Amino acid sequence: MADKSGYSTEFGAGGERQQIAKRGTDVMTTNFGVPISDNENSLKAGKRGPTLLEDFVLREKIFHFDHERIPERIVHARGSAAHGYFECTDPIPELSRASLFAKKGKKTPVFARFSTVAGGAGSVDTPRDVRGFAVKFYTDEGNWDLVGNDIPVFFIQDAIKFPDLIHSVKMEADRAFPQAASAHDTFWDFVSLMPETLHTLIWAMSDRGIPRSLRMMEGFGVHTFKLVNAKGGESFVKFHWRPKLGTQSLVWDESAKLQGADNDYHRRDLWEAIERGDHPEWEFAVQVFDQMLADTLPYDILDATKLIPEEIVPLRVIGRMVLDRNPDNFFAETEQSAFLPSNIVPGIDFTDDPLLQGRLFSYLDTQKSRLGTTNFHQIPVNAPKCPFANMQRDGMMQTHGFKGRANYEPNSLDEAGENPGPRPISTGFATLPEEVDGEKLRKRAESFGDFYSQPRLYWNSMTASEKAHIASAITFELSKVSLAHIRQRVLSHLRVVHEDLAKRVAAGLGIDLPEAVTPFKAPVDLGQSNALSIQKNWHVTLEGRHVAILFAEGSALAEIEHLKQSITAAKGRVTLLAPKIGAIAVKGGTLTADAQLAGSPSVLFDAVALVLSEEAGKKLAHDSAAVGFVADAYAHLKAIGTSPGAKPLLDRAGVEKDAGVTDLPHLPDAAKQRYWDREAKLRDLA
Ligand code: HDD
Repeated sequence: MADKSGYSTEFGAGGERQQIAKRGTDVMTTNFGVPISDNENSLKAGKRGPTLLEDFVLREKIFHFDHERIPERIVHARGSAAHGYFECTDPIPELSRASLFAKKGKKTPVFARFSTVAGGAGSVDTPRDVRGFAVKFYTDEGNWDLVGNDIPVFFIQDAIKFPDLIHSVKMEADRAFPQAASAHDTFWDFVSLMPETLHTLIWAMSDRGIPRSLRMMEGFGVHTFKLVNAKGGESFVKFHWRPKLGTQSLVWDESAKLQGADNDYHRRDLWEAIERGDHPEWEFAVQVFDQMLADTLPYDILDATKLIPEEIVPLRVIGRMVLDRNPDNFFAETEQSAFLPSNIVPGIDFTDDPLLQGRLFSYLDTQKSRLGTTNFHQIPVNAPKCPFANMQRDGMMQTHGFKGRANYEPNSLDEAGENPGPRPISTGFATLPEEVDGEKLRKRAESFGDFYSQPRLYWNSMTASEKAHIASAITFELSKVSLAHIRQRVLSHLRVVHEDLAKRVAAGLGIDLPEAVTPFKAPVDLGQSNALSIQKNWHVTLEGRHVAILFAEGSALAEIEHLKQSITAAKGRVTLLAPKIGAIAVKGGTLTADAQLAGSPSVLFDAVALVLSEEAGKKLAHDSAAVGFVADAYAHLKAIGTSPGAKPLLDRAGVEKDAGVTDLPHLPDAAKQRYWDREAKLRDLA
């Protein structure tokens, strides 16, 4: 028997037993329960003498420490996660018999993990990358893991290319750099030889690749799955998560500077939001369609490099996810969580998407090497919250003590009065019967052969500013590619995606445009889909946005307080910054800053306010931290609210008046936006 602290109480008798039971977690012991008297000194022969091998306390401590690490995930190594719930808001029993979609208001516990793909576990949060969006639903008919990304399509069509894709994007094999970056030879070499990557590539090169916050990302199941109702009726489905705060992104220079200012920018943001009670929330929506609709599309619904525009199949919101609890222990929960696309429940089923099919093997397989045992499902974060039972037995780290002899099925032990153990049930998960006929071959369907129409659709759906960001990002990445023939090959593909994009990248690099490739399948015009643009769908709100108020000696306390109050009333967040962290004499009293200016560059905030006396404005105009603070806020297209005293600082930082540079009373409104139009004044847009 174990008490609450996990300490065994099951030995000894009488007083001895009671004494042990009283011992809580405040007494330090060895792993086998022996109380430790000294945690400072190892056992030695004489005070200055050699350490003795006999010291079991030292040996156990060092032994355990030496083995604390487990292999990080081969991809998506850096991630952050939280607990919460899924709530069904619009039941769909006519489409799916999955229990979590059965009743309005039904809540299902979830664990969600967000990640970058390429970087190691200790890398940074804001590189340009795809983000993982993995959700484990602990349903009452077993765990369903929807292991998706923040981008609705994937780089490759067939799982057999996954190791090549990942080898190419991770740090290069001989030199072990660059870390967490796709801007290098091997990645662009691979993608330029595999034009099926172009669609996901253009998404990753767009503002989607540098999200503002994990709470401000969309999520996608990517593949086409099936929904199956109680009568066996099936439909195709694509799963979507839509953030309540709207989708928001950083600008590139800001994301690069954030890597220095706060490596943990996204992790901290998620953690602190949950601790504050600002529980991150997403709508859960389905795009449901049938074979007839699939047949009308000029691409294959089994091809994970394609999306179905919302304008063709609208989204139906059927639930919401709220994350309301941080993990107690990062290793136990976030690191040991194992997401498996093969974790599926009755009412949902796979399709023949060849990328999905390969994933069904890979994720189960990888957990054995990461977590070391086939019993990883017994780790609390991975275990279902409903009962589970079968005839699988033993193995490393087995924690269940199975009773009785029934470890095989069928058995007739019940006839002898013994427990026969679990048996299959007819209403359990059943794969829908499907006729399959075909030659055994290694081939790809021709319907997978158009690599250019959807990247073109994406390009055509962007605003002018979003297009400039894509062209600049590709220019930047290719400028880091040292092999000229790779740059040329990328451009020859971009010409087929869109001539304008190719021209802008070539001009940005200062090289001539090569011949366009001849595509395997000529692209078709898919028009545009406004739903794909972040800027066209911007949520004009202060909710989730963070404003810095910079003050100094002589600032007006009343102005600061009023501003703070109006921002927080609109659900924004405020941090007070000053050149010094100690109490500062301001007009109307004294005020203590939350953080020091030099340690809090403006990249950490969505908007800034400068509440400065004339004297402080003049003084700060000669302070590089203050000038950089304002210049960056301006260059990163943020709202800047100013008191008249801030003028010398604004002038020194090169700030020109525009819609985003306002007086203090207008800042709470101005801070709801970024000022994309300003960008053309600041740099030569690609
Ligand atoms: Fe994967 C992890 C998402 C294709 C093999 N993948 C992993 C995670 C996410 C995704 C979010 C992190 C899960 C977590 O937080 O623990 N992967 C995707 C998506 C894909 C995709 C959306 C395409 C639609 N992945 C993919 C393929 C393969 C893998 C084609 C292999 C054939 N992925 C893995 C893996 C990982 C993984 C090696 C590493 C750690 C893990 O599985 O548990 O098995």
